[in-house]
Amino acid sequence: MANESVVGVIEREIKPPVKAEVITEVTTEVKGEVKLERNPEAKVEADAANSPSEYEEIHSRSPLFYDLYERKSELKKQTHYCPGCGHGVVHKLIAEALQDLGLQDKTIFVSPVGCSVFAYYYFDVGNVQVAHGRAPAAATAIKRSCPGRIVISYQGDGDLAAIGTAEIVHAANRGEKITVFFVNNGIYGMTGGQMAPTTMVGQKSTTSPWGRRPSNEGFPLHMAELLATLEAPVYIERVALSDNKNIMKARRAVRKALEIQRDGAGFSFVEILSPCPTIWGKEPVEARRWIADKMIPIFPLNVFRDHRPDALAVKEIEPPQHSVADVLGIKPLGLTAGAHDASKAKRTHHKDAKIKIAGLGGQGVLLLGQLLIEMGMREGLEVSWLPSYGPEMRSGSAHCHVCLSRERIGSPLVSHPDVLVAMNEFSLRKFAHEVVSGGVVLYNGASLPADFSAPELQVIAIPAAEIADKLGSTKAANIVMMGALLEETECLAPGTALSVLEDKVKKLDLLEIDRKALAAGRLFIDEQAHIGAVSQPDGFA
Ligand SMILES: Cc1ncc(C[n+]2csc(CCOP(=O)(O)OP(=O)(O)O)c2C)c(N)n1
Ligand code: SF4
Repeated sequence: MANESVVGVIEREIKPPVKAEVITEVTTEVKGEVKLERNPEAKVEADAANSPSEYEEIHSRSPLFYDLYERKSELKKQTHYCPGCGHGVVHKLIAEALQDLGLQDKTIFVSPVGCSVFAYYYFDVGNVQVAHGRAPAAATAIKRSCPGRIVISYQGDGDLAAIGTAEIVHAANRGEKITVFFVNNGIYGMTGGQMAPTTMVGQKSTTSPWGRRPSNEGFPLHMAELLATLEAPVYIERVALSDNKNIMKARRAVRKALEIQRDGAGFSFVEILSPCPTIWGKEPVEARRWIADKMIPIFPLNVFRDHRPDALAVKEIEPPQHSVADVLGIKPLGLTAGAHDASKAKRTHHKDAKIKIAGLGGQGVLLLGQLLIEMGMREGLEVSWLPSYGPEMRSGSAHCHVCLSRERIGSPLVSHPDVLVAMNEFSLRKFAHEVVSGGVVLYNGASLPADFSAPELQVIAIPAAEIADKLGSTKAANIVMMGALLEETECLAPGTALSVLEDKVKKLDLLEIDRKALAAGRLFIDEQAHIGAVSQPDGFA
């Protein structure tokens, strides 16, 4: 890393065999002035036979970091941070703590918007990058859905104390069992030095060129103190990267915060006063001194909260837990009423499916997706449905993403569907190229457009609108397509489709049409589509 700190046990960073001077740094503070010097007393003898130089000094980096930082085209071994930036030091402290605590494989790191936006290029852990200020909200969602994970919200002062003030206050107030590392450099680093909520009175920035004036911009926010007024947080500490002594304290605070999360104790928060030499216009060493001289008096270092949850013991009423099927009043197939073990539900589908359904508003595109996920739920599958449509709704284009899966679904977004149901030509042309090679395209049309070709796909033209029209309602074209989809892919059981239709369609005459439409779609695939090659402009051979 470009900004390697010498934090940690330097001795192990001297490569034997060499005649090595063990460099232990001694920090002396004389009237606030910080001096770093080598300890001349600490020496070891080693075999210098293989070494060209007297000693070799290597600052090792934590194995928790990736070997190469892919973002850098040439400089793959250094970070994007400026020399002397505190982010590199904080990264190292976090990486070493995760490594030592054995938490690497459990960790999900939520990086913010700010100079540390690219943290995911460095940490070899689970990574998510989120919108400005939203890291505590995203971390909440991740932690609640994956309670066994270590979830880190890493944020700068602009991110946490300006645009994200609400998120951090409420996450702390709820006592989310996450860890927040708050890197306070008193400025917006990434965008060139605008005033941050933590900019000190009198401190100049591009948006406070005469210095921050309380009458105009208010006083700096003290986030650690502010959060310490809340009842829920378990651990809140402010530390500083001003000198090695304080960096060692920061190291301990980082560990402690992670241990608290590891033990499931509650919300932990470490504010780190950190140098931004570039924007402050100072040399790295001078910038560290500036933290000691100027920042610490305004942001005193302290443990503001350190208590475990038993101090908060409040008797809470546990709300009753019901399964999704129960809440929705549906009975998974193959289960007796009242039994909720969806994993034992009788599954008839052959494989998981990612489906995109596209067409015009009014063609039942979104409804078809909803019917499919309802069926999936009844078959005990994990499901998701993500609609996308313009403001005009009816007659505007609309599509939805449907996932049917035996595993938990990571994202409801379907970028590369196994199956595309294209209800019109526009959708066919727009989305067919997204379908995975060997995937299926079901097109609502008597034949494919003459110039359309997708030899790597199985494209089937189904005159669904005409079939539905003959059955009594063109609107049932989507159900014809559903029948075709079930028959072609066997992703869900037709019997499930019938029971869903019976529950959802209240008008008996419409239900009758839908039943026939479902059967007609299946029949079309059985009797006509599978006679020969289907990726021809005439729909099927
Ligand atoms: C919604 C939104 N608003 C504003 C921005 C511009 N922006 C990018 S980073 C940033 C501030 C970052 O400052 P800080 O959180 O202190 O992090 P640092 O860069 O100092 O580490 C801002 C305002 C943005 N990217 N998105
Ligand atoms: S601008 Fe400041 S915070 Fe951003 S990378 Fe450079 S030194 Fe670090």
